[in-house]
Amino acid sequence: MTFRWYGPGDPVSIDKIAQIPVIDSVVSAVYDVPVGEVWSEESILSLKNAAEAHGLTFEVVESVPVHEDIKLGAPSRDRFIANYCENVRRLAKYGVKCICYNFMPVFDWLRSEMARPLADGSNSLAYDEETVLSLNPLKTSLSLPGWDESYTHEQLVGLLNAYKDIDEDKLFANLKYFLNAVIPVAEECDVNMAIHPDDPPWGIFGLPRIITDAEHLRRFLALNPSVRNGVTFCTGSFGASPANDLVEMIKIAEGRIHFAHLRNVRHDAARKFQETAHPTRSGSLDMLAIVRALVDGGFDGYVRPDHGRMIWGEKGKPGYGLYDRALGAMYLYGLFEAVYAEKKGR
Ligand code: DNO
Repeated sequence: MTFRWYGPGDPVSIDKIAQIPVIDSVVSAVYDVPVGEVWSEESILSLKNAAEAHGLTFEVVESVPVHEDIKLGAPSRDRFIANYCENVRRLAKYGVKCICYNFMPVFDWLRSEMARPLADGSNSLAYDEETVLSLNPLKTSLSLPGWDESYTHEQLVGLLNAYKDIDEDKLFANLKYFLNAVIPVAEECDVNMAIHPDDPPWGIFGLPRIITDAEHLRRFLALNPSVRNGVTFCTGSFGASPANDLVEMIKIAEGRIHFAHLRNVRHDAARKFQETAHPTRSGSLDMLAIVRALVDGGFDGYVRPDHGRMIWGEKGKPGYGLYDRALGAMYLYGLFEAVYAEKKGR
């Protein structure tokens, strides 16, 4: 069981994380380097040291971001891919075993609201397609979670134009090119690469998104058949679409799920959902069935509770407060403990 920690600047300090009784490892990243550049060994080592000083390990990175030129297949991509490979080597040198990344053009995860109230007085992230689409990124200045605010408006317009010719097939081809360079390095270094699904799992603002459903998942896994070419199975991302059967998708990715982000979400209408507390009864996903499917498939990777609600008056980074994620970790650990025991026939 792991817990995401945004480094020394995170309002959720590592000593608090260490007090959640089920956490083994922190999930973190180097945040002081622009996307596409090589991470300093010093920065990697300081994350490892911080974890170990609290009795934790640092074995999972989320994320080593992929430069847009790689996703676009631009001529400069080879330099960024070489840097990416160097980051894989450096991380492996300091004990990292799993690297989460995504291949979403321009935007990472997207929400329309960062603090929509829930019936119990807490609040959480929510998505309403109508609201999102009304925020035309070419006209409005955006401020959404998952959005890289360092782009200027002109850069954003340029980037969106550059994607005009990129459809799903081209994006898949660019991903394959990237994997064919990175996966051999991951094999050499014993590191698992784990792509994160697109969140939400459908195209937005005319940009293609390709890690979205069962069919696309199959296609992704076939791009490079190495077991090192795997998935971060994020239930909240895939599960935002009621059409996705998560148990079936876990079977499709059997043996290739290296990291699981487990959280619940409540479907309100087509392309309209709100994140909820982790338990099955709080949302639309069957968390026990998900954990069973993972365990039945021999899942042996890292797990983390995902976005929590803001509860007990906590203020902080949307989705990444301490309290509700800690509750989620305890709940998920309980499910795994019971399902593993059941499987062993105890
Ligand atoms: C959101 C996260 C994502 C994830 C990246 C992985 O909370 O799950 O931002 O870290 O998509 O590259």
